Amino acid sequence: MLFGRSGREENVNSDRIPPGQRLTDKFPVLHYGSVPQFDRATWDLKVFGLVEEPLAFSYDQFLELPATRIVADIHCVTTWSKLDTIWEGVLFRELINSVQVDPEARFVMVHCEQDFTTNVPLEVLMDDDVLLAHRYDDQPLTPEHGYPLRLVVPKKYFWKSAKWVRGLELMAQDRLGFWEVRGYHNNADPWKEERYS
Ligand SMILES: Nc1nc2c(c(=O)[nH]1)N[C@H]1C(S)=C(S)[C@@H](COP(=O)(O)O)O[C@H]1N2
Ligand SMILES: [Mo]
Repeated sequence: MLFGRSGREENVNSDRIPPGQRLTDKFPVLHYGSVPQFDRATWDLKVFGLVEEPLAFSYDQFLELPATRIVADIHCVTTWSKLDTIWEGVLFRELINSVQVDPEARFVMVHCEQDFTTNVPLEVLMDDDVLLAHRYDDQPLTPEHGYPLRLVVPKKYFWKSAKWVRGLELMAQDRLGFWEVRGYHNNADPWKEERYS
């Protein structure tokens, strides 16, 4: 069932549902390709590009960074929205504060397992609700939802919330990611219905 359990529930939350979206209580799984294996011994998160010195966090090092818990509404371009999703992880801006970013860096290419990418302006990622999440609903992320690490950018359509993140590339110029190259809108604001370009 895609809609909320009652019409009333939907009315109550209507100001939280962007145009063309419908509520779901489920958590659909959507991605290109297969679910990658996680090997804690070899996994790393690389920060590279326009930085003073490229960095690589092991999973243990990543988990030592201060954790934050957020509650956010998420909106998928395929028209489902889900309210009050609970994520825990490291704020993007917390992670990037441990890196010397060159002043000309304005965009980030998020690199994932199996060559999935998505591009996001650095300013968007510095928001106080943008998380590199390793927990969902007070449990470890499940493999199909991005374990061990996914990006969560609640203010954009959910394809920008890349699963299985392995790299953050700081860039001066924007470059299009996997779905953005294939016709998805570069800005992806659900409130403006920026679905396809
Ligand atoms: N690595 C990777 N991340 C990805 C995708 C993908 O294909 N590969 N698909 C995106 C899309 S299109 C959506 S809608 C969301 C779905 O997240 P979910 O499966 O946790 O609901 O993941 C996004 N992150
Ligand atoms: Mo999607």
